[in-house]
Amino acid sequence: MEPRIIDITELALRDAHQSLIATRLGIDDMTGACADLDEAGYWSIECWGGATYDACIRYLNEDPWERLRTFKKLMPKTPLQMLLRGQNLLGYRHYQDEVVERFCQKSAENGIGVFRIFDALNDLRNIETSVRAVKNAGGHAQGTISYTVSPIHTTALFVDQARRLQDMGVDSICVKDMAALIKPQAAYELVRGIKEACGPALRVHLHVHSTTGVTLVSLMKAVEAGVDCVDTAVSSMSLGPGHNPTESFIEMLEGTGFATRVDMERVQRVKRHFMNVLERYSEFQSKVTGVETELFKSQIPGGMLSNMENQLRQQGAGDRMQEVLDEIPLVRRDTGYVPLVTPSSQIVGTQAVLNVLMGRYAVLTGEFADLMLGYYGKGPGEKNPEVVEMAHRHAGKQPITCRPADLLQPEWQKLRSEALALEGCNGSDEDVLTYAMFPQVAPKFFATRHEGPRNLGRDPLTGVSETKPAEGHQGAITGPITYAVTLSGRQHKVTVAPYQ
Ligand code: 3PY
Ligand code: ZN
Repeated sequence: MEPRIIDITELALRDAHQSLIATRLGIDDMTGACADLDEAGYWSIECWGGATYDACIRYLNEDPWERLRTFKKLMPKTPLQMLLRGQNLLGYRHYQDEVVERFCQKSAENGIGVFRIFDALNDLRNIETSVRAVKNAGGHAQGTISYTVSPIHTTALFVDQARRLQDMGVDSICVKDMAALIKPQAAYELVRGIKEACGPALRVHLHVHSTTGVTLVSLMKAVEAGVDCVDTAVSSMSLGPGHNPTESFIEMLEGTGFATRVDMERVQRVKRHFMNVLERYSEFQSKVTGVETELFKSQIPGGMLSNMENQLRQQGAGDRMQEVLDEIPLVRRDTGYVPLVTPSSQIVGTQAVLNVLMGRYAVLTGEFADLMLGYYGKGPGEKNPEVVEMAHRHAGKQPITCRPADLLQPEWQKLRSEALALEGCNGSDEDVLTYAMFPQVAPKFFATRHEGPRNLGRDPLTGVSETKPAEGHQGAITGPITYAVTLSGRQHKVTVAPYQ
């Protein structure tokens, strides 16, 4: 009997370096692998979206749209895939629908074929506009379930979400497990449940990280349950806070009645390419390089761990990491068990740091207050009413229950005229979108773009880099926020940096 084919999405060009080296990989370290990636037989190549857009303009002086066009030129055969944060696009606030529509249209025009669309709270109202816009632009709209574990999250709840995504008209479903929480039996039951509820024709994809050490087995169980496609990263760009190795997944299927179409020789060439590249980025490497099963409790995405360690160290509180890890589940319970993924992971993580440093809810960030008051959408469970009341007093705003973007006025024309007034803005919709999503970073980027991309990889032998140090962050949760706080008559300053 012919084996059943399992497709693979390769993550090396996006999530893998976002997880392993804080999204710092420059375009000239990727182009050399593109021909092999394109010929290898992947279902798709994830190469854009998530934090890469932010990192391009903030650290690499690289135009993200130019990066996308380069990928499309070098990889014409295989569909290019991006990660889209629903109504947040690639930024951290909600955008008005016209901005979302233009972003999806431009992304499709510049080369994206597959749009993986998620909302951190699994509030499907926050992904409806992008699903519609992607379909209008002729793209593949993948509706996503942000996977998490909590007393209220059951297989039935996620299966119901998959059904609602199907009703919305998505082309496929992705179960997205960004913190390596999905255990093998849970993966089996969820994939099976979705297939039974939605029918065999609706594709199911599974995205897992490898941080907890259990998820290669979860991939196998998902294969047995009928998954159509899994996400992996070439071995030299895998493991730790990243993903399971592509080669191991392919080898694991031998003798099982399942197989992939991926050409191992090509994969091995890609592996050798990145083996040589990655060592030059060691200064950005996460300290979590092995397995961390304590994540089952704190649930923070692996890539966030080392950033948090740095953040605490900068406050002279490097020894308080364990307290923060213990605090995160408590803050998360107060939010009604939101999944922890951008931006909820940053919001909950930052609030937990403040709780540990300043006392529980002595200081609330504006973003945390907004989360508690419904300004990011409707979460899965009941929130702690006392903390909602604190947020109400802190922010001076009423809780809302509507779709947050319904409160926004049309903003495209205003954003456009502000962007066009900036030195170096080329007047394209792409530039307006860069400004819309990163208003603090875009002016500097437009002004320096002509200098060309900056490569942050260092020669390991000499330690010399041709690059300038990265600029500091600015803005809300896109950059460090310094809170000036008076507690019991004493002045404090607390700076909290963003996670990637
Ligand atoms: C992002 O939003 O950047 C993510 O990778 C979420 O997992
Ligand atoms: Zn991921």
